[in-house]
Amino acid sequence: MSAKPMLCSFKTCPWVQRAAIVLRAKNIEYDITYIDRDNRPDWFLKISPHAKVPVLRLGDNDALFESNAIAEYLDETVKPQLHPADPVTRARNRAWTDYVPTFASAISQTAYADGEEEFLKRAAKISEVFAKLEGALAKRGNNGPYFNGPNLSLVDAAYAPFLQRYTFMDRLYPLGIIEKFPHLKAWRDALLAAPAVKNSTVANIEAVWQEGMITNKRWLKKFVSDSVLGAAAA
Ligand SMILES: N[C@@H](CCC(=O)N[C@@H](CS)C(=O)NCC(=O)O)C(=O)O
Repeated sequence: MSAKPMLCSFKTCPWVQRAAIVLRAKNIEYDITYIDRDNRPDWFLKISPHAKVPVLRLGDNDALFESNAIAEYLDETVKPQLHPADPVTRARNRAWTDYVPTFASAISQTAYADGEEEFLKRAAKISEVFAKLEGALAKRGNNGPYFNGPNLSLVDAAYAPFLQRYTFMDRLYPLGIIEKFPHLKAWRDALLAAPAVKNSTVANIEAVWQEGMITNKRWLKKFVSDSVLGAAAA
């Protein structure tokens, strides 16, 4: 990779975070530019076909979109390879990575619920997606701490942002779901402690996420302390 890549983001986006984890796990130097979600600049709209972040700009003439494509591109071009070397294991990793949007949606739909009844109904879906991952982790044939063993890989980078969002939500309103899935809980703990994950967002990400509950008028806002508004602005 010649020029320093530039990652384009909103202040909090789990899909951008996925790309940032891969960049960090590979020690790639990059710049990050935060754009205003409500006023996306023209230069961004020209390089982002769906007007979504992340976009990874590679020099002046090239840009990539979609977090999975970005992660795969980085893995093909910059060592160390994060995907497992064995093709069958790699295919299985990709298959579980394909499940991330369903997994993510169960968590974000719960967080975005407008009332308690809707919140609890949507939280039931989290148990379903967690059970699937618990099964995959139980069958993976290694003792972790990451999906493929001792090294962080692309499938870890894909799930970590959403396990972090679950954890933010769980701290506001204890859901008691992840405790039922010991492999998943251990994986979540390892991912949130991984340096590449810890440094993949703004430092005050939890406050920014909580502030989003207030600004988007979600039901969970009633559990957010007023002091978060100052912390999120910091
Ligand atoms: N499939 C996309 C999802 C990216 C995505 O949904 N990003 C959100 C921000 S977290 C976005 O840009 N949404 C567009 C919008 O808010 O209009 C990817 O993996 O990159």
